[in-house]
Amino acid sequence: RKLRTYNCVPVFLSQRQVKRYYEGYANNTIWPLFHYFQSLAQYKDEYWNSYREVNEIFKKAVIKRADEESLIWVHDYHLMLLPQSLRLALPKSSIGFFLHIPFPSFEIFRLLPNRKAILEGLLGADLIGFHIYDYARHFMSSVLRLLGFDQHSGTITVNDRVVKVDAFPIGIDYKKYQSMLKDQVVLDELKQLDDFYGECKVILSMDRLDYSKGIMSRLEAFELFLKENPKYLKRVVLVLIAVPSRVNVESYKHLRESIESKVGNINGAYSTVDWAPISYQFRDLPFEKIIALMAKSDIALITPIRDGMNLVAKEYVAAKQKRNGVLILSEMAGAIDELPEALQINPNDKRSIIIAIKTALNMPVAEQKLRLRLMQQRLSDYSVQSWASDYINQLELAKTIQVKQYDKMLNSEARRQL
Ligand code: GDG
Repeated sequence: RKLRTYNCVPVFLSQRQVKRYYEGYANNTIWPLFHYFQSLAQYKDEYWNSYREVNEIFKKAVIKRADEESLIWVHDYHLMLLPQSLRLALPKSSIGFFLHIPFPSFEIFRLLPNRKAILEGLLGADLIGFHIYDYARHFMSSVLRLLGFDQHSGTITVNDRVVKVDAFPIGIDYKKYQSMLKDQVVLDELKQLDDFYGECKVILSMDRLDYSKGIMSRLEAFELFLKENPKYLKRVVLVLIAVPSRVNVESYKHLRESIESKVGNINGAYSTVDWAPISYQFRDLPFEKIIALMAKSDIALITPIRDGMNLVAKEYVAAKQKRNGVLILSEMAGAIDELPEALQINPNDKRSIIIAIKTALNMPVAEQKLRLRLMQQRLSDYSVQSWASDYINQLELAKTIQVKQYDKMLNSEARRQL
C-alpha cells in the first residue's frame, strides 16, 4: 500500500527465493565475482535456477503493465536476464539496462558458468549503460570473445538488431545537499558535533559493511598511522559508520566479526579515559545525521578494493559548501574519474593511505578549497537528474537508430527481390 503511493508495484519473493536468488546468485555469485573477489564466488545450480525463475517473475510483472510503446529501464545485477526475456515478449519496446557495479575484465567474467546466458540476457536491451568506460570496454570484449559479436564505436549488431553500449557516471542530488545544509535539524546536529569534538580532527569512514569497501585495510592503515605518529594521539578521531548489509550472507557475518575485533584492539591499545581513536557504529543513520557528519569531518577516508562508482565520495564533496575538508579516495572506485582532485590511494598499499592521511591533516585551507571547488563544479553539472535524463535521451536515440537501420535492411532486401 505504501509503495502504491509512489506508483510502485512490488514483486514479492518467497523465503526460498530470497535465499537462493538474492543472497545466493546475486550476492554470493555475481557480487563477489564482479568485484574481483573470485575466491568468494559460489557457483551452485540451485542459485542459478532461482535467478532464472525470479527474472521470469519480474518479466511477468512488467508485461502485465507495459506494452510495445513502453520505455523500460532495468537496473542492476539482480536482473541481467530480464532485458532479453522482455525483448521476446515485447519485441518493439525500448529497453534500457544499467549496471551499478563494475563489469569485470574478460579473464574474471569467463569464470562464470552461465556467462553466455548473462551476456545474451543483457543484449536484449537497446542501450546498456555502465558507470565508466572501462566497464563498457570489458563488457564489449566479453561479448566478442564469448558470442563473437564485434563492436564499432560502442555499437554491437546482434542478429540485425543494433545495441548501444555507453558510460553514464551516476551523479547525486547535488541541490538537495545544498539545501539540506541549511536545514535546522542538520545545523543542530552540526553544532553538537562541533561541541563534542572541539579541536579534535575528525576522519569519516562510512559505507555498507561490505568486503568490497576495504574497511579492514583502512583500519589496518589507521592503526599503523597511530603507531608511527604518536603526536596525533588525542588529536584525531576516526568515525567509523558501518551500515548493516546482507547480514544473512556468511562472508558478511565474518567480516563484521573481524572489523569489530580490530576496532576493539585499536581502541584497547590507544584509548585514554577521555578519548578513543575510533568511534564505531554498526547501524543505519538518518539522512540529517549523515549530512552533518560529512559537513563536520576534516577528512573522508574512502578506500574500496573495488566500487562501481561510490556515491559517498561525491556526497562528501557536496556537503562541503561552507566548510573545508579533504577527500581521500581509492583508485579502484569508479568515482575517481570525476574526482581526480582527491588524494588518491591504492587500498592494498597501507603506506599510501598513511601518507594521504598525513597530507590531508596538513593541507593548507586554500588548497582544500580549490580542490573542493573543482570537484563541486563537476558534480553540480552532472547531477543524478542529468544522469537519468541523459540515459533516457540516449535510449530514445538508440531506438531511432535501430528503426532506421531496420528500414535500410528492409529496403535492401526488397531491392534484392526485385
Ligand atoms: C552501489 C554500488 C554505486 C550510507 N549509509 C547510510 C546511507 N548511506 C547512503 C550513502 C549513499 C549510499 O547509501 C551508498 O552508495 P554507494 O555508492 O557508496 O555504495 P553501494 O551501496 O555499494 O551502491 C556503488 C551505487 O550502487 C550507485 O550506482 O555507486 O558503486 O556498489 O548514497 O549516503 N543512507 C542512510 N543511512 C545510512 O546510514 N539513509
